[in-house]
Formats: sequence, C-alpha cells, structure tokens
Amino acid sequence: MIPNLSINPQRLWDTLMETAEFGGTAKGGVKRLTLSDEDKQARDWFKRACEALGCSVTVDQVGNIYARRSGKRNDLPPIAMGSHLDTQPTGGKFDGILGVLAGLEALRTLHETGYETNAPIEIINWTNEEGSRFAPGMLGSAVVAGVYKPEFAWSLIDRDGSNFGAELERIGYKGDTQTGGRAFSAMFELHIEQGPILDKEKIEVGVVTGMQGMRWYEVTVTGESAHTGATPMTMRKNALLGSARMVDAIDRMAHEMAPSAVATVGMIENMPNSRNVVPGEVFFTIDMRHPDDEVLQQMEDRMRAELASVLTPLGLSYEERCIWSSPAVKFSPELIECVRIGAKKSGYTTKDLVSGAGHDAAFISRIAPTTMIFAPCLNGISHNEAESSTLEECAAGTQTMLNAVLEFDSRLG
Ligand code: HGY
Ligand code: MN
Ligand code: MN
Repeated sequence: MIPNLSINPQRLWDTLMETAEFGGTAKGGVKRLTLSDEDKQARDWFKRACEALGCSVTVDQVGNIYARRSGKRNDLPPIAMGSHLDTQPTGGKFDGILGVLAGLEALRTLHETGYETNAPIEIINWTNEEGSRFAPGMLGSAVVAGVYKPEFAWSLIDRDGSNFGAELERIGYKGDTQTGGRAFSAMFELHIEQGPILDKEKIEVGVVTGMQGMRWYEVTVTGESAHTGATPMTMRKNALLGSARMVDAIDRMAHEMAPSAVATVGMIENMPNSRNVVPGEVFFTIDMRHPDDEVLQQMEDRMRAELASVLTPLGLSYEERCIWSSPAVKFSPELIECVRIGAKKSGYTTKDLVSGAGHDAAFISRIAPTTMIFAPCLNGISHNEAESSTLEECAAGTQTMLNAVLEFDSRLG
C-alpha cells in the first residue's frame, strides 16, 4: 500500500528563500556561478542539511554531490531526484535549485514519517548545469553519462582564464568517488518550466515527455585592427561589422524556421574594444535548438553557409566549431505514467510539455529511466533576476515528485 505522505510547503519555501541568499543580488535574483564561493556556500549548506537527515553524502570526481537514504533493498540502484545549484550571472531563485531542494523536502518528509522505501533514495546536485562560466553546460551529468571524461571537465578554462579542476579543488569539491559506472533505478528532475505555457493556462504541474535538441557553437572572426580616423571605409576589415551581420542572420534564420526553431547569439567579445580602433577580432557564441534533430542539422548547415557569405566579402576570416550537442530526448514512458499518477493523487491539473530548456535529465536519460516535472514560473521568465514562482506552485511540483517516486518505488518491492 503506497502511503499518502504530505510534504511541508512552508519548510520547502523557507529553504528556497534561505539558499537564495548565497549569491543573492540587489534585484532579488541569484548570481551563483559554478565553482564560485557562492556555489561553495550552497553546496556546503546542502551537504549539512542531508547529513542532518542521516544521509550518506559522497562527492565524485567532477563535484557532483550524492545524498543517499537507505531503503529496504540496498542492493537496488537508488531512485534519484536531481538538478543543479549553480545559476546564470543574472539568475533567479528557482532555476535548478527547486529540483534539489524538492528532493531534500521529500527526504525530510520520508525521514519524519519513518517511511522506509524499497530502493535507496538519492538526491543529486549536478555540477555546472548552466555552462555559463565553463562551457559546455550540463557537464556533471554528461560526465556520469559517459559523454565526457573527468579529465575533459578538469581541463576547461573560463573566459577569465580560471581552470575548472583548480576551482573544483579550491572550493573543496573535487571528490574521489568515480564518475563512471553509476546506476539509478530512475531519475526524476523537478524544474521550473522557464517558458510561459503553464503560467498562462494556470496549469499546476507540467508532465514533461521530452526535451528538444540543442547545439552550442563558438565563432572567432578575424579582421584587422586599424585607425578609425585614418582608415578609409573601403579599406577596412571590421570584425564587429561582420559579427553584427551574423547576429542578424542567425535571428532571421530562426524566424524563418519558426515556430519551433530558436537561435541566439548570447555572448560576444569585441577586441580590442577601443572606441577609436576598427575591431580586429570578435568572439561570439551561438545557441541553436529544435525538437527535430534533422531540422537542427539544417539550421547548422544554413548557419555555416551564412558565415561564408557574410564574412568573406568583408575580407574577414573566421573559425567556427560546435562545442556541445544534446540530441532531442524522449523520457521514460513508465516514469511519465508515475508522474501522471502522482499529480492525480494530489488532485493537480496537468499538461504535457516538451522542454525547451536543457536539463541534466537529458544526459541521465542515456543511462537510466528518467523524466521531468515542471512547475510554472511567472510569465515564463527565467535566466533573469525577476524569475518567480509561488509557494503553492513549488509545493505542487514537489508533492507530485514525491508521489511519483513512491509510486515507482512500490513497483520495485
Ligand atoms: O541552457 C539551458 O537550456 C539550461 O537552462 N542551462
Ligand atoms: Mn536549470
Ligand atoms: Mn538555467
């Protein structure tokens, strides 16, 4: 018989507000870049909270944190609830951390009711989901899924020249636990939708059936630095002009392939960035996504054709490389069914959604049955300090996830 265990919404909310202080910004957001001092604060807090519940806490070679609560059958791989504690530079209070703290609230509920699950339960903080400081993103989960070796992660350098491995060591989270060979009976990830659908339609819980494909690129455009006063317009090799035209070309391409195509130049560095020098070199990033991998390939082909047709006539050379690719994902039908049962058990309204944003669940779905649950966020705003969800919305997602975990666990008994 699966019990009706109720989470404590106020306690969940209080943990969200408490941890939002780690990197809290004046505008009410959170800046907690991966492996920063603020990330360490959140990690330390999370570790202490899990240890206080009697969990065994381990840290692997790339800083992923695993907090495990034993079950009756510790021979079974754990049922995991995971997400991420790191944020964007202008992040919010809920992106990633809701999923981790929802897992903690679920464990607290199990602990205080003394309910013993069949399988062990494990809450996970995945390192560097955002990829904002060290690219690519979703790194910790990708290493565990075997996409990258730990050595690749340790070798990464951010745009200020800091090294991932050294930063991991500096904050004390370069663990000994091997990243390879981890097994899970299932992984559930609760996350805010980061889009407007649930909020607009006043739906309480999103049943996430999959995730769109996404690719990240880095482009370096090389022209020639020159004097802005003495260099005739016809003799310039202006790297910023070419890059600006590419920003427009990439935006136009996405509009033409809409409604599902999205493409963004989110990061640009102009060198030497001096007001009286014709820019000689520009670095920029491209983020392209689509639910259909074939269309995503067409977008890539078109982007590469545009680079040649826009930059070459301006006398510019360039280097472009795809640094990250996560194909479209379909989540586990069995776990999706558990989420439906879990939401229904608490009487929440639901809607099926495909995730536009990337999440660690994408890579973990390669090694274990995985699915996601969405909570609404106000006007879909995210990756923005104004990101906002309510106590009730966070509680509905958390209660659904606990119900779904217990439903799945009951099938392992
Ligand atoms: O980029 C993403 O989709 C995720 O929010 N890091
Ligand atoms: Mn996230
Ligand atoms: Mn994010």
